[in-house]
Amino acid sequence: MHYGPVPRRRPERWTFTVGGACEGGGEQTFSFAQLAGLPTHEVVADMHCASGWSAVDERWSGPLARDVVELAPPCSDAEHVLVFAEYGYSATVRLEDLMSARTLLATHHDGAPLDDERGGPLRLILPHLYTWKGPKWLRGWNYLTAVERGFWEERGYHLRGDAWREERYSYQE
Ligand SMILES: Nc1nc2c(c(=O)[nH]1)N[C@H]1C(S)=C(S)[C@@H](COP(=O)(O)O)O[C@H]1N2
Ligand SMILES: [Mo]
Repeated sequence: MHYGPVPRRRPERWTFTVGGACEGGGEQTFSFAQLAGLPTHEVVADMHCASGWSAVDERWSGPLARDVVELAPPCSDAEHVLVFAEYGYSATVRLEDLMSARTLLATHHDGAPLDDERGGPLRLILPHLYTWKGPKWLRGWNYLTAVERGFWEERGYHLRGDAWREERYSYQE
């Protein structure tokens, strides 16, 4: 379930860019092969859509987002990131949540490469946040020193979006 069309999967032309308030000032771009070559982790997680449905025990694998943060670190005063995907989809995520030991840049679902519908070649998985924070067809993130609202955060949804605290709407912030 997503907004807009499904992009065609082309991992060989995929780029992933970390920009915004980077330490040292410069943005860094990675190829899909570079990211897929990082150590892989597996996470079994439930998905919680803010509209009410959940899916249990989804099995994802790929590199940890925190390993990419280490390769392309933020300035010390960055507290959020704006993660972005194809077709202008984006989400605001706290840097602390991106650094969680369970936050993945998923390349695989149930042992098979992510298909187009599920967000291939790369999707962000943040198990403790609502699923709108996990863009499919992920293309990168920008470190933020002042909060910027993403696609749903701009439309009345919560900045943090912790599913266990039911942080759905911006009036709860
Ligand atoms: N790029 C992109 N990613 C997205 C969305 C979207 O509209 N565009 N929707 C989000 C929302 S609201 C949900 S609930 C999940 C749905 O994931 P699924 O299609 O794997 O069930 O994708 C999330 N990732
Ligand atoms: Mo959703």
